[in-house]
Amino acid sequence: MSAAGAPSSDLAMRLHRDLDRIWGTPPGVGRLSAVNHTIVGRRFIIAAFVFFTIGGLLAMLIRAQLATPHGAFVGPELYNQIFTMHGSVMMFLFAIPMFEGVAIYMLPKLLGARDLAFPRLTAYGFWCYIFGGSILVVAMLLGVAPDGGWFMYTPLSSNAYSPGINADVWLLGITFVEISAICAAVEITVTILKMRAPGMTIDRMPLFAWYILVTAGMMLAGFPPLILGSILLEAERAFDLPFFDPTRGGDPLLWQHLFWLFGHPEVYIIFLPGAGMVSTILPVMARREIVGYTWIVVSVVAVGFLSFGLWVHHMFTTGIPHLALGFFSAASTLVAIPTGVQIFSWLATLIDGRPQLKLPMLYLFGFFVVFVAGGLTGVMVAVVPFDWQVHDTHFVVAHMHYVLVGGFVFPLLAAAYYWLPHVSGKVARYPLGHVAFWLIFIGFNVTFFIMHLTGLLGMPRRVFSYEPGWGWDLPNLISSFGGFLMTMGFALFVVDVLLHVRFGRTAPRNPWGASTLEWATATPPASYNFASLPTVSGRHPLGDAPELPSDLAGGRGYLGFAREGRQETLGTHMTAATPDQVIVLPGPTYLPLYTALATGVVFLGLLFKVYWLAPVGAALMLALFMLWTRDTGQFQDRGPLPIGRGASAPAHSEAAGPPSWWAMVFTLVADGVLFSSLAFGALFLWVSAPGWPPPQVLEAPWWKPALAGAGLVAAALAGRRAVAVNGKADASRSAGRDPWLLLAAAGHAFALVWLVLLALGTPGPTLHAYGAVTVALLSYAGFHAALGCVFALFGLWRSRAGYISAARSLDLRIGALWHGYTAVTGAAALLLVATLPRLVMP
Ligand code: HEM
Ligand SMILES: [Cu+2]
Repeated sequence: MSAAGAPSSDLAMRLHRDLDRIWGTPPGVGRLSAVNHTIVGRRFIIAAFVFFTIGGLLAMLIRAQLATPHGAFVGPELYNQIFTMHGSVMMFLFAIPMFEGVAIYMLPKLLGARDLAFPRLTAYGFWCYIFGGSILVVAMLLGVAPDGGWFMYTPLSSNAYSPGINADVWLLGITFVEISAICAAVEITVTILKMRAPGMTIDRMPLFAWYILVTAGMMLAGFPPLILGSILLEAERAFDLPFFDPTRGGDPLLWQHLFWLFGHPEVYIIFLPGAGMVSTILPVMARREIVGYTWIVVSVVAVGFLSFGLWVHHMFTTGIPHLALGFFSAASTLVAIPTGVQIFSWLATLIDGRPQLKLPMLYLFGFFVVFVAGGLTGVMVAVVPFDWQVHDTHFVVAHMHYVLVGGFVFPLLAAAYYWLPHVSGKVARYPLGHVAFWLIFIGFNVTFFIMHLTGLLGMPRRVFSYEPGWGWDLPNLISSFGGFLMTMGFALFVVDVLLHVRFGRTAPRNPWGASTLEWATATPPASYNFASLPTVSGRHPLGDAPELPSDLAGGRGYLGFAREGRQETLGTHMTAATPDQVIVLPGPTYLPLYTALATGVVFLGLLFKVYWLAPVGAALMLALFMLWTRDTGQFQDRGPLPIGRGASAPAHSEAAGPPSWWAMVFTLVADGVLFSSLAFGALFLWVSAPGWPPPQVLEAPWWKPALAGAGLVAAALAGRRAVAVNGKADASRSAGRDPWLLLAAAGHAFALVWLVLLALGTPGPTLHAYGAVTVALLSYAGFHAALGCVFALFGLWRSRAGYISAARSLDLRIGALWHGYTAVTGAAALLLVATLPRLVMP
C-alpha cells in the first residue's frame, strides 16, 4: 500500500466502528431483541436442526418398532402419533424453516445488501415458528400429539373420529408456523426483487437467488390453500360447521384437494432450495462456470408452474374421472423434463470442469445418486396402474425419502460444509466429515432401498406391527440396522461441526475460490455485511474483480458512510438494478417477540377453547403492530440523498416503489389465492358433494348484498381519491386528504354492518355445508372490511401526525391497495352468496 494508505485505513476503521454501533445487537438478554438477518437466520438454522433431531429420534423409534414382527416398543395409538409427528416435524418444522434460515442468512450477502427488507418481520416469523413448533412438541410430550397422519385426512381428523385435542394441535400449531412461512416468503421476494446490488440485473442474479425467488413465489401460492383448509377444518371441529361432513352437504375430498394443492408444491418447495444449493456449490467445486445458466432459470420457473398442476396424482385411488387421471398422470411425468434439464447442466459442468473431490462435492455426489434414484421411482408411481398397486405401501415411503433426503438433506449437508467457513471464519482441522458422509450415505441406502422391496411385497405404511413369516422379517431388520448407521452418521456430523467451530483453523478469505458476493464480506460477517455496497458488472462479481472485498471494506463502494445513525441500504430497480432509493431499516426491538406472544394467545385461546381469549389476543396483536409503525416514516421531506460515487437517491418513504408497497402487493397475492381456494371450495361442494341442494337457502332481497358491496366500492374509491388529492397537495398540512380517508373508513364500516346482518340471516350454518360456506364467504369479506376500516383510520392518524406529504404518500398508497383488494374480493364473495341459492335450487 502507498503512503496514503495509513490515514485512509484509519478512516476505514472508523467507518467500521460507526457501522457496528449502528447495526449491532445488544449482548446478553438484549439478544432477544435481535432483528438482524445474520443472527435470526442462524437461529432459524439451529432451531430447524433441533427439530430435525427430534424428527430423527421419532424415525428411530419407528424403525425400532418395525425391526421385528410384533414389535413391542409402542402400541398402535402411540405409533400413530409417532409417524404423524415424524412426518409433520420433518416437513413443517425442519425442511421449510431450514431453507428459510439459509435464505435469510445468505440472501442479503449474496445480493450485496446489508439486511433483508423487513428485519422485524424476520424476527416475528422466527418467534411464530418457535411458538408453533413448541405447541406440537409439548403436545407430544403430554401424549396428545396429532395422530391422523401428516396429511390429516378427513373424516379421520374430524370430531367423530378424533374427539381429543390431538387434531387441533396439528391444525393450530401448523397454521402458526405457516404464518412465519408466509412472512418469510413475502420478505424474501421483495428483497430479491428490490435490494440487489447496483448493476446486478435480473439476468446476473446468482442462481441461488433465482431458486429462492421461485420457491418463495410457490409458497405464496401454495400455503394459502392449506391455511384455508386448516381454518375450515378447525371451524368444523370447534363450531360444527360441516365443510367436510358428507351427511350434511360437505365432502372429505375437499380437504384432500386443499391439502394437495399445497402438498405437492410443498415437495418442490423443499427440493428447489436444495437444487439451488447444488447449482451454487457445484460450479465452484468443478472450477467452471455453470453450464446453461439461462436453461436452469427457465426450468426452475417451469417447475414452479408445473408443480401446481400435479396435486391430483396423490388422489389417483379416490375415484377421479378417467380423463382427469390421464391428464394428471401425463402432467406428473412432464415435470421430469425441467428437472432433467438441471441434472444435465450439472453433469455438463462437472464433465467440462476440473472437479475437486472436496467435502461439499462428496455430499453432492450423494445427492446425485439418491435423488436420481428417487426420481426414477417417482416416474413409476406417476403411472396410474402402478400407483394402484403400491399406493400406501412402504414403496411410497421409500420413494418419498429418496426424493426428500436426496433432494434436500444431502444438498443441505453439502451447503453446511460449503458455507461453514463463512459462518465461523474457520476451516476444519479433522476429516470427520468424510466418515460421517459414508455412514449417512450407506445407512440411508440400506434403510430405504429395502423399503421398495417390502412395499412390493405388500407391506402397508402406517402399520405398527406385522405377522412373522410373510417374508417381511429380514428386510425390516436390515432396514432398521441401516437407520441406526445413518443416525450415527448424523451424530458424527454434529460432533464435526462443533469441533470445527471450537478448534478450527482461521479460514483464508474465500477458501473455495467462489465468485459470489457473500465471500466479499469478512468471515464471520459483520452486522452490516458490507462497509460499503458493491457495483456488479457480471455474473461473477468476485471473479471479475478480486480487489472488490478490500474496496468495499475501505468504504469505496456505495453508502460508505454512517449517516445520522440510520441503518441504510440501497433499493434498486427490479430488473435493471439501478439505485432508486435509500432504504432505512429498523434496529433491534422487542416488538416482534411481543407480537408473536400475542399471536400465541390467539392460538392458545382457540386450542383450549377459551374463545374470549382469541379476540383479546387479536386486539393486542393489532395494537402491537401499530406500535411497529411508530418509527417508520419521517416528518419531513428529505429530498435526494447522496449515496456515494457521485450519485443520489430518495429515501424509501419518498420513492415510488418502496419495499413495503411491494410487500403489500405480494401479501395480497397470497390472500387472493386464499380467497380463490375458498370460492373453489364453495363451487366444488355445490357441484360434487352429496346432499345438495340444501334444505334452506339465504333468501335475502338483492339490495342487501348490493348495499354491502356499495360500501366496499365506495371505500375503495375514497382510498384512491385520498392518494390523488394528496399527490396534488403542496406543503399545506392536511391537504384535503383526510375527509376521503374518513369516507373510506365509513364505507368499510357500513359494509361490515350489512355483511354481519347477512351472515346472521344465513339459515343453519351447522345444518348444511351450504350455510357454512356462505358464512365463510361473508366472514372473509367482513374480516377484510374491518381491517380496511382500521387501515383507513390508521392513514388518518398518520396524516394528522404529520407523516404524510405529497412526496411521502406510502401509507395512503398501501391503504389504497387494501381497499381495492377488499372491494374486488368482497364483490366476488357477495356475488357468490347472492347467486349460489339460485344456482343450487332448481
Ligand atoms: C432421518 C432418517 C429418516 C428415517 C429413518 C425415516 C423413516 C420413516 C419411516 C419408516 C416412515 C414410515 C412410517 C410408517 O408409515 O409406518 C416415515 C414416514 C415419513 N417420513 Fe421419514 N424418515 C427419515 C427422514 C425423513 C425426512 C428428512 C423427511 C422430510 C424432509 C421425512 C418425511 C417423512 C414423511 C412426510 C413421512 C410420512 C408420515 C405419514 O405417513 O404421515 N422423513 N419416515
Ligand atoms: Cu405430488
